[in-house]
Amino acid sequence: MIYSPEYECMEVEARKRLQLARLKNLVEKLYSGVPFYRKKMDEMDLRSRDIHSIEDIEKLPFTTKDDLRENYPHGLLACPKDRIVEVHMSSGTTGKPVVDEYTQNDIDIWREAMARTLAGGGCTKDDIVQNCYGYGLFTGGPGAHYGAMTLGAEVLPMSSGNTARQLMVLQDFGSTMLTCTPSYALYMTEEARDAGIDLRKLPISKGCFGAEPWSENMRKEIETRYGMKAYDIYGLTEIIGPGVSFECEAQNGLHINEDLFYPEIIDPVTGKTLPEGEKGELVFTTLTKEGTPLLRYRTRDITYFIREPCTCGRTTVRMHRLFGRTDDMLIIRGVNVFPSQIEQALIEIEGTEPQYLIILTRGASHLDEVELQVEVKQEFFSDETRGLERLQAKIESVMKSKLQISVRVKLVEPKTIERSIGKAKRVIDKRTI
Ligand code: DLL
Repeated sequence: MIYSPEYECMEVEARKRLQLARLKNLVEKLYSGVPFYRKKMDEMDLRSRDIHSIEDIEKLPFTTKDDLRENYPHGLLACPKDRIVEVHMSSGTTGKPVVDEYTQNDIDIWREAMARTLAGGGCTKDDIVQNCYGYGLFTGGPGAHYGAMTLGAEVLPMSSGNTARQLMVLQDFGSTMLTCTPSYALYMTEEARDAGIDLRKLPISKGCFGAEPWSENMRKEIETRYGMKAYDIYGLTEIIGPGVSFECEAQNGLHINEDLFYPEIIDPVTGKTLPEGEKGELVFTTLTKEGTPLLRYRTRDITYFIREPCTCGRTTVRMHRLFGRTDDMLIIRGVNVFPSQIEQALIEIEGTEPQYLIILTRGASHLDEVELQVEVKQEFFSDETRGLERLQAKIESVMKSKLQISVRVKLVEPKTIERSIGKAKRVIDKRTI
C-alpha cells in the first residue's frame, strides 16, 4: 500500500516546484531565526532571493556533525523553545550527542514519514507490530511506534533486549511484523533455534530493519529463518530519525521521502555535487522541519541515486542500500575497506555464520595487522580439524582476492562473538599512530 500517493507518486516537475517553495521558506526562516546560519549566509552574501531553482541549493552552505556538536544543546533551534514537545539524541560514542528537537508539527511529519515507511514494508491496520527498536533517546523505538499507530496497526512496544520475552510475545500475541536492527533480528533466530521454536510456523511475515549496515545476504538469512519479507529502512537522528527512506515490495533501492528531505550526493573530498548515478556522500536538507531544521547536512553515508521508475508506482528517487560511511571506512595498509564488504564476502562462504569481528592492530613492524574472527556453524565445529583448517584457508584466500588485503582468520565457536540488542559492533581498532 502507498500511504500518501499524492506526495509519493507526484509528478516529478510538480515535486520540484514544491521542494523549491519549501526550500525558499526554510532559507528565510534560518536566516531570520538561527544566528549560526545567518552568519554563514552573510559570509557568502546569500539570501532566499538567490534561490531560483531547486538546483540552486548548491549555492547554500553545508552543515556538519561538528557544527551540531559546537551548537549543543540548543544552538540550532529555529523556533521558540516552548514549542518543543519532544527531544531525541544520537548514541554517539565520541563527543557530545547530536540533538533533534521536535515541535508538534515535526512529530506529525515524522508520523507521516514513518507511516509511508512501514506501509512500504506492507504494514496495514491489520498488522501486529512487534517493535524491538530501543525506546528512549534513540529515535528507532518511538519512530516505528508513531508510524505503526498512524497506520492503525496494533503496536507491541517491546524495546530492545530480553530475547526470551520477545520470543514468548512473538508466539503468544501472533505478531505479524517485526521492527528492529537486522543484527538483533538474526540474534533472535539463534535464540529461537535453541529454544526449539520454529519461527517459520509463526504468523510473523515481514519486517522493517535498519539503523546499521547490513548486506543482501544477511537479508536472505533473515527472510529464510523467519519465512518473511525483510525490508531495509534508513534514517538518522539529525534529519528526523527513521523515516528518511525505505524499501517497497520491489526491494530495489530505498525511496527517499524527498518532499520532506531533499537529497544530494556530493564528492566527500571536494564537496562538489556528483554527476547523476555516481557514488558519494549523501546530504539532506530538511524542507519542512520547525524545531531543528538543517541545511545540506553531510551524513557521511555513502550511496548513489536510482532514478529509473520503480514498479511500485512511487516516483520518488531511490538510494542504493548504503555502502558504508566516510568515517567507518577502514584504511588497512593503504587499502580502503568497508566492514560491509567483509560481511558480504563472508556470508557467501559455506559453514560460516553472519557473525564476525574485525580486530586491527599495528605490529612491531608498524604495519597494520587484521584479525578476522568468524563464527562457524555448529556442524562444522564438531567436524575434524582438517575441515576447519580448510575453511580458515578458504576465508583467507577469499578476503585476499576480494579485498586485496591479508587477514588472519580465527574461527570461533557459535555464539562467542558478543551480540548486540541494538547496533552491532563489528570493528575493534587497537592501532595507535
Ligand atoms: O539509526 C535511525 C534509525 C532507526 C534508522 C531505526 C532506521 C531504523 P542514528 O542512531 O542517528 O539514527 O544513526 C544514523 O545509522 O547515518 C547510518 O550510518 C546508519 N544507518 C541507519 N539506517 C541504516 C541502514 C538511526 N538501513 C546512522 N543501513 C546513519 C545502513 C544505516 N546504515
